[in-house]
Amino acid sequence: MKKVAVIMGSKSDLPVVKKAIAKLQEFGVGYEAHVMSAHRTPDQAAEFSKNARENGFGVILAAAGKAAHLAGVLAAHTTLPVIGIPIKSSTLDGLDALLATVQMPSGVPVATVAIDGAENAALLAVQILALSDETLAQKLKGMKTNMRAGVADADAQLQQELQAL
Ligand code: RP5
Repeated sequence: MKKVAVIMGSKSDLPVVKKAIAKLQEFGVGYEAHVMSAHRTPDQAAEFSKNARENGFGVILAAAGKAAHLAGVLAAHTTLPVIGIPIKSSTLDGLDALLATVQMPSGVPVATVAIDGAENAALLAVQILALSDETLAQKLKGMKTNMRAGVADADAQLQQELQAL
């Protein structure tokens, strides 16, 4: 199975990025996590992205805050799908990172999740890998079933509580 690259612009992004790592672990997907910056280590980021496909990666997750150019720069150097995670790490509450990540020019897409949406970024990566992996696809199906059961339980509980009012 292909691995997922989890790249963060700063170690300070890790508390959010941990949620993506936990999801990948839950699904048994191999990953590598690195700190690389579009601004502080631009050559290293470009080099990583250029070699990512031949190094066994299938998807790249890129988490960055503020003027978040990391996902875009990685996407510029690869044909792998890149998923951007805008991090809320500034006085602008992550809106800066969201816009910087999502507003890519035609020809260089970055699939952008919500501000701090690390868990969904990992799930999207799993869904991409599941296109060619039936075991992963079945695990995703199981997750949906569990979610449905969780909502049904919550609704049943709500009905009970309403009757007691
Ligand atoms: C971005 O700037 C990083 O992704 C991080 O979210 C933010 C702040 O980085 P540090 O100054 O904490 O290293 O590049």
